[in-house]
Amino acid sequence: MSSNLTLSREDIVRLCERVEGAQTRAYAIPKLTDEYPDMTIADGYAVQSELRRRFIAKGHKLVGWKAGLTSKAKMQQMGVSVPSIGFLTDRMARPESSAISTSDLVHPRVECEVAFVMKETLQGPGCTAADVLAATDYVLPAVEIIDSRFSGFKFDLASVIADNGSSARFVGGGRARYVEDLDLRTLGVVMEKNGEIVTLGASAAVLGHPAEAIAMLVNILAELGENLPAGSFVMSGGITEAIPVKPGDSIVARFQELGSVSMRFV
Ligand code: 0L1
Ligand code: MG
Repeated sequence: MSSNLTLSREDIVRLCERVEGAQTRAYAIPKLTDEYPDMTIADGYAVQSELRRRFIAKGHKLVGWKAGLTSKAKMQQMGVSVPSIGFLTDRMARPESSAISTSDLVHPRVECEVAFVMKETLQGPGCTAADVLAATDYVLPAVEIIDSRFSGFKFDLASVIADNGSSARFVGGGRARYVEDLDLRTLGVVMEKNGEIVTLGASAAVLGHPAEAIAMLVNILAELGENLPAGSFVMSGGITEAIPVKPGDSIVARFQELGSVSMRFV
């Protein structure tokens, strides 16, 4: 991936500081390609890796990764054609049933995802869905709160990757289950906002099977010179489109076989 870098080290640091400022102080910025129209996906990951390095240097703990833009619904919603990955830290985790502040977010949206917890380290390239299932300890239902830092949620793939795939918060909950006890392809999910059903779908929307998204993530990690360590919490991507939330909203995501995950926004 490094062979497609167009940004200098100086540019990478500059763009990382821009994204970090927008993330930590919750303000919208123009997409990065407005200033750097030739930015590549490799450039986006270089900015994201610098962001991860800085957060870890400040004491944030890397707890896992997320696959993003893994469904046709999401790709169409956001106008991109390839999935992406982003990192997750302990500072992004919120407990089930908690009140989640929106004052430190720009324009949050929620999506239902199947999360995997790994019992073995996975290393790409060549990682397959079967490898992922064999290395999985258990799965659980999760809600990701994404928050693109780009004005109007308008971006391209290079910009969104630099913004860590819009990662902001995540909530795991429900019931942990072993993968061999489930058909992970056909899990139904319904999302309710303030008691009304706002979206629904089935897990096959995620690249045909959520384990395919984790395999893709492991293979992208290999291109970044990383593996997926045992113990990682990994979100496989939104099953439906993302739903905007504001203070006062309550969300319940009901997953077939996996129970529900709820939260409210303040
Ligand atoms: O988790 C996701 O699928 C989000 C990826 C980034 C695109 C967005 O902000 O909607
Ligand atoms: Mg997501």
